[in-house]
Amino acid sequence: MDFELTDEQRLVRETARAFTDNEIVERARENDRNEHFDLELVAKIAAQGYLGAIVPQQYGGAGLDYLTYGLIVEQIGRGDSAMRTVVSVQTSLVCSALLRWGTEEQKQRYLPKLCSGEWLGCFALTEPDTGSDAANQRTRARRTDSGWVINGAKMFISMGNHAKLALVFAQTDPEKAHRGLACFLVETDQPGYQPQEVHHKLGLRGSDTAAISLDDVEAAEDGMLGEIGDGFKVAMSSLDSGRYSVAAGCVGICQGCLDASIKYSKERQQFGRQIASFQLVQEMIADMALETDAARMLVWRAGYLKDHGKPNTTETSIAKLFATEAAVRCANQAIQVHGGSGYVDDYPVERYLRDARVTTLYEGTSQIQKLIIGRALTGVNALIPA
Ligand code: COS
Repeated sequence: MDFELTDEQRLVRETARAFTDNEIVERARENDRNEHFDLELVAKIAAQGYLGAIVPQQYGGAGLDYLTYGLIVEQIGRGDSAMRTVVSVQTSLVCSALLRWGTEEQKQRYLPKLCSGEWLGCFALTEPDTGSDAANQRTRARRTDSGWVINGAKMFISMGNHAKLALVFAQTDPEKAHRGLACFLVETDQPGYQPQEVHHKLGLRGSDTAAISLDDVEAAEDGMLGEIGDGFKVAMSSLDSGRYSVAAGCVGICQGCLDASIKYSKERQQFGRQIASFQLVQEMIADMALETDAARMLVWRAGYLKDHGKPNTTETSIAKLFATEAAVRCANQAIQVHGGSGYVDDYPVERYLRDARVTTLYEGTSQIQKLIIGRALTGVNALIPA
């Protein structure tokens, strides 16, 4: 399994594994039960250098490659997907967008604060009426004498309640469709930025999710990533990194399901024997091992391509599609192995299922990943009328 990893990568992984076991696993159940966004734990994650792990050291990051970053994310995902979401959004969506599209001044202004955890960031793309059709933004940006004024609404924005920096996607000229979009750097300590907590989610209950109303929110003249019209590309290129991170986190869920199921099946006795001795239980464990290995290999391939500067959108979508669906299947199997005990939160497997479920929705549904893969293979864009 580890034939491709360097000594440094193994060391980073072991450190992340121990950190997850000692700090994250312990708190996951209570945070889930209480819908508590654990800022103290976020600070510990930041202190480990896990926010902005792929950001070069000159901007306060750890300067790690994507493969190594994926190993960290896998471990955190095994512990708690709510915390993994913090790492994914901060690193893959916000920091990666700044790294790829920001000016030197923007990078120096924001990246050190984001990497240290002093500031949280959010990625405000989704709207109440705009999900998969991300180009169709209703939020509008209007130029003023001194900069930009933005009005609209965003929905299901992770970390939107705590973010100090919001990447806000808005339309500057509806006639230009996706070529009119821009990505604004919005500092949230202004009255027009009004987040509201979203509660009663099926899973990710320990994560911060917001509905945001934008009411004459201001952005500076140069407070934009790239140029006017680059917004859609900023979103898509950041999602290439975000989907990788979601996939890596889902490998962690798969592994967590496998570990929990092996342990439980050796402890649980039925018919006078440990249930691990039953072939039908072993089949479920073998299935989970297969899913976990396959998902991990797909994530590693996507990470390898990113680290070597090769095109990777299709491979990232393949990894995201497979790993997220595999996490749902593994969590379902793990509950089956645990029987009735798996249906209550004495064991982590019911939370794994609830947390895995959103991963086939956010950062592009499974259907969107299939469209991306299908168009790459056929050369035909299903969204353009024939
Ligand atoms: N990186 C950089 N640029 C990209 C890109 C990528 N991965 N993918 C597409 N682009 C560019 C294209 O090159 C094209 O550029 P031009 O305008 O110069 O031609 C432009 O973006 C439009 O691309 P495309 O034609 O592929 O857009 P479509 O509207 O056909 O399809 C999909 C876009 C459906 C793939 C996209 O809207 C999508 O991913 N939707 C899901 C959104 C999502 O994940 N939402 C959840 C957010 S949770 S944070």
